Amino acid sequence: MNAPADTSTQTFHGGCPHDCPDTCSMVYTVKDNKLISVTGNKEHPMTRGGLCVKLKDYEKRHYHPDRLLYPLKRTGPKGSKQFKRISWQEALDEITDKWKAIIAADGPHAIMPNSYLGNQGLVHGLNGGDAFFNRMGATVCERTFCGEGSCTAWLLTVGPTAGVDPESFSHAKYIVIWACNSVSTNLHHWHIIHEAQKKGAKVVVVDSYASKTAKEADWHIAPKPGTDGALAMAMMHVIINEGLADQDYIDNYTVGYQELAERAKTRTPEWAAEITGISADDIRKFAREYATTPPAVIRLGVALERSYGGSQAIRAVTSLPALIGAWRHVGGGALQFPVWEHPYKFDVISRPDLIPEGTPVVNNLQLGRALTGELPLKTPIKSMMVWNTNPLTQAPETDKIVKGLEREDLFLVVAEHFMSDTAAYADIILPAAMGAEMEDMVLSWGHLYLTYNAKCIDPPGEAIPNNEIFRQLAKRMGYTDANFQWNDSECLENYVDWNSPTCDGIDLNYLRQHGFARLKAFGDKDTRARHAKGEFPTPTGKCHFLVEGAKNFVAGPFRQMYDGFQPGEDLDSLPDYVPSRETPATNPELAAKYPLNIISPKSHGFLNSCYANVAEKIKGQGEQFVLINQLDARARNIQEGNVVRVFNDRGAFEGVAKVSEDVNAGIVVATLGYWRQLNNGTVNCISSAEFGDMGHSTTFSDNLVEVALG
Ligand SMILES: Nc1nc2c(c(=O)[nH]1)N[C@H]1C(S)=C(S)[C@@H](COP(=O)(O)OP(=O)(O)OC[C@H]3O[C@@H](n4cnc5c(=O)[nH]c(N)nc54)[C@H](O)[C@@H]3O)O[C@H]1N2
Ligand SMILES: Nc1nc2c(c(=O)[nH]1)N[C@H]1C(S)=C(S)[C@@H](COP(=O)(O)OP(=O)(O)OC[C@H]3O[C@@H](n4cnc5c(=O)[nH]c(N)nc54)[C@H](O)[C@@H]3O)O[C@H]1N2
Ligand code: SF4
Ligand SMILES: [Mo]
Repeated sequence: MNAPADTSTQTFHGGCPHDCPDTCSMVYTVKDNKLISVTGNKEHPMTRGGLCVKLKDYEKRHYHPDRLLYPLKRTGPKGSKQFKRISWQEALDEITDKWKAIIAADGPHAIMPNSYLGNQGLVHGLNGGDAFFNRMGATVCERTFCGEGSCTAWLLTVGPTAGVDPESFSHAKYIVIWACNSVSTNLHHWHIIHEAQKKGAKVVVVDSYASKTAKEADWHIAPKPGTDGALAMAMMHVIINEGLADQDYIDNYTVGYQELAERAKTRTPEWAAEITGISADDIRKFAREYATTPPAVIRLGVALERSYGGSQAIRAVTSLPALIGAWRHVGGGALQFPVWEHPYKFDVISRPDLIPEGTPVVNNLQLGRALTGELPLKTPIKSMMVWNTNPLTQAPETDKIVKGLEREDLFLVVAEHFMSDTAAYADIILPAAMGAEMEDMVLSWGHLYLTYNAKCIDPPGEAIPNNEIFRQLAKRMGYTDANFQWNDSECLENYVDWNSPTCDGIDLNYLRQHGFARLKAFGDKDTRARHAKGEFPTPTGKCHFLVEGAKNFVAGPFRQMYDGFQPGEDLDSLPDYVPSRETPATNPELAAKYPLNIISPKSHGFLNSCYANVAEKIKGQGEQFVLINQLDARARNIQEGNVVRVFNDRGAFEGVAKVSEDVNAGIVVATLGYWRQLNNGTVNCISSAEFGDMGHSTTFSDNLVEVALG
């Protein structure tokens, strides 16, 4: 441990457990069993001693007066937030008695878990719950909130590779940040990009509005939402037509060039200009600069997948580096989620082997439909347990979720830190422990380090860690498998493949001492070009422009709690532009009623819905706004500061109009995370639960609305 300045204090290694690619390494300072400060670890090459605005006073979150400290039982109508304190014994007995009765009457399919990455720890985030509910034989909750379409597209094209080391971006000369708002959502990668920019690299941001990152760019390209596939296909057209492709790289390390070139013939810049709203000249310039300024690198944001054709767009974008041989150079290629290189044993963590044949699957985006009977379930859901997620704020078609949660015959258990929108509807609430109160390792989907988190204080009140909750539930349900008995340290010993080459010289004790460790297998950030000679982890070892017999599947590196790799419907063998479902061009009928496309990116000051109930954080972030172009505002008599109502057939929410040229006419922006109980609706009241084209991805950027004075 570091030598404490004050001998009565002690410092411990922490890892930020939030759902964020940065997974910062932190330093907890503790005095008398109290967390007195949390800072970024100066030794960590990406954290570099700084935390984001959300976490910079993380200790305060541990002691927030609204924190849930005791088990609670509902006493008033659902959603009324009337609860009484009960003991853990009562809470656990009531839950398991109820579940046993439901299983006896309706079978285990009537019970469903619902969790996500609200905690990214291996033990308290990914573990426990999945294995527990798989052992029960409960309905499987397929979770495709974030990146699952992107993962399908990435795997089809280049396989499970980290691609470019995020730290190697320092060598790049042309950096394309595609649908990612790094300044807000991936701050500790932005440092590296910004340094490269200062050394002369050109930073191009492709974003449907002028985000904070777009404002820092040398060039902001603003395609209409969901049209990135057309832009990428037209770039291919220019690259091939103008002889800018790297024929040697293509011949040796790719599959399907002839077919791709054939398709790209008609995907001209003029064709794409019509679709994207970007001029043909700019598309040509972008393609030429990208192809002739090595090393060129692309950072793919999760937001790229959030429309019906999003994943096909990702296949197109992921094909670009091989077309120009960008992978040859250190710092050249593309970066998606480096989590593919991490040595976690998801099979041990989630125990998909326990899932009985024929178990039904409900997707978490379609929760509202499942709970209201709109989805044809053979066994209706009678009980749901929610932890590490807040679907009522974050999942689409929220009004249906409310209807579902109001059902008298639904027994809802929620483990939480705060009285979230979802917890407000619970029958039983279980108080969960927070970051510094439990041992864990935190996965990262944004860098190549293992991250350790020490338990350094006791939880306040009667809060207990998630994994302990599931240990207790397993005991009462009579599940005796060894994994339900492991303590947290034993879990860590079992969840990581410590014998993999990537862990050479690293074990749990090393991490306890050092807090983090760079994965060994990935090599040196300053010399390694991972795919200079192909070596893609695909069946052929090559980058696939073309995938023979491609089938849809749900992939995700951190959610393999069931065999999601079952092939689905046929896919196009090549990348292409696939139009959105809801735009004026593709759905004029709907657009006659609801003419504006809305996007709902992340809020700078919140972490999904976390922190959006904390007064200082709301002050920093500001109230829910609706960014609208002058032209659209004028046509509706809307002025800066007016309260406006945003609506469609799915629902409505309110926000304050910000009239701005940061967004083009036809598009409105409202950032995500605001709580329904503190606002008039949320942006997810209007968003659709339809899947995107691959991996059952979200379609949050594929929604039409109208805006009117509130
Ligand atoms: N419109 C729109 N909707 C979106 C998105 C969008 O861009 N637009 N983005 C989507 C994406 S990418 C994602 S990842 C999802 C995220 O959606 P969620 O995963 O639901 O995200 P959070 O709102 O952070 O909810 C996490 C909850 O877990 C709780 N929690 C945190 N740690 C613990 C713990 O240790 N134990 C327990 N029991 N609880 C804990 C937190 O208090 C919080 O209420 O939202 C999706 N929704
Ligand atoms: N501050 C903060 N940081 C976060 C989070 C948070 O809630 N707050 N959430 C974390 C999570 S779970 C995730 S998944 C990541 C997500 O990180 P990002 O991928 O950066 O997610 P967003 O901010 O939703 O979207 C990025 C940008 O894409 C743009 N965009 C939306 N649709 C389109 C489109 O169709 N085409 C193009 N070209 N651009 C589009 C948006 O305008 C936005 O500026 O952030 C993580 N980090
Ligand atoms: S939320 Fe992200 S940027 Fe902020 S401290 Fe956690 S890992 Fe770092
Ligand atoms: Mo996410």
